[in-house]
Amino acid sequence: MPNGNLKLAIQKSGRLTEKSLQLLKTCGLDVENYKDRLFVTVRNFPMDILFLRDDDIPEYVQNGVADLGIVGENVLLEKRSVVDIAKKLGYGRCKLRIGIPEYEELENIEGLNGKTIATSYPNIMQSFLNENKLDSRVIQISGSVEITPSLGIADYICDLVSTGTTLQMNKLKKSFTILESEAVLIKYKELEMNNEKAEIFSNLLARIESGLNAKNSKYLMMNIPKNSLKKIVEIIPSLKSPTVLSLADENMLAIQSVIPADKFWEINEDLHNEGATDILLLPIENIIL
Ligand code: PRT
Ligand code: ZN
Repeated sequence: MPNGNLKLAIQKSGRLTEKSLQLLKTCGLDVENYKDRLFVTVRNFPMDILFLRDDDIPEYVQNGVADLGIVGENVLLEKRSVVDIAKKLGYGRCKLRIGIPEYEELENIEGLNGKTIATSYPNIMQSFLNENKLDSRVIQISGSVEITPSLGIADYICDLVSTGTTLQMNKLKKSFTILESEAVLIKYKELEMNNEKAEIFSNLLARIESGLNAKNSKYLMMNIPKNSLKKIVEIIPSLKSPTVLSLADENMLAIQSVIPADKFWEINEDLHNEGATDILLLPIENIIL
């Protein structure tokens, strides 16, 4: 790949793969079918995508073999790689938590003293213990950490939890959170030394930001009685002042506005009560602020 293209490493096959590809698509990047390929060149943007195991991504970016990478904060912190976090991406959310046998109680973190904790994240766990001046034994397990208490290998575990089902299935329950994690875009520290790549990167980042803004927003349209305008404008959590348009019916107005996606169901009833009709809520592809 001896070209001037920006190189982005993403997970080849796993929980972050689909959402990372979706993000690139939202950025208008045309990524060809990547199955069984180690890298592909984006058709309409000067960028190559490398498909790697997530554990390898921080090191590739630290060394500048890849200019950028998408990886969970959990993996990044565990690897202790020296890279910049360019953007939090809002997906792949999970928590690294202490799991304890369901019949036990752990009232405060001092209860970890003297215990053996099995984890695939020994560095993060040990840092947490050091910061809190706790004395536990950490044992590193590469997979199926959740079965170690029942095998008598460990008292507690420290593992990623999202719904908690895996813990429950192993007769464990969640306790303290050690880390909250989401997917992040990481960047080679010296990327900006290369002017061309710096320019491509700033273009990509602007596209990612507009895509993320759009994902969190919806376009709201409705017709309202003219005399409800003031109240309805107060109800709508607009990002900017709503657009007000006149209609053929002189007693009615049309309102259009961009709102935070999660707010709609909170205001829907109030809008109806003020006489709003024909309410439409539309997805937005991009917002360029
Ligand atoms: O093959 P490769 O090394 O690339 O992939 P991987 O198997 O190491 O990682 P993968 O694909 O499982 O996860 C990639 C990233 O997704 C993680 O590093 C996290 O940042 C993020 N993520 C989000 C999760 C979860 N949610 C998650 N629930 N990663 C793993 N889990 C596992 C967890 O380890 C446990 O076994 O899911 C189980 C718990 O899930 P619940 O829903 O039962 O609580
Ligand atoms: Zn992995």
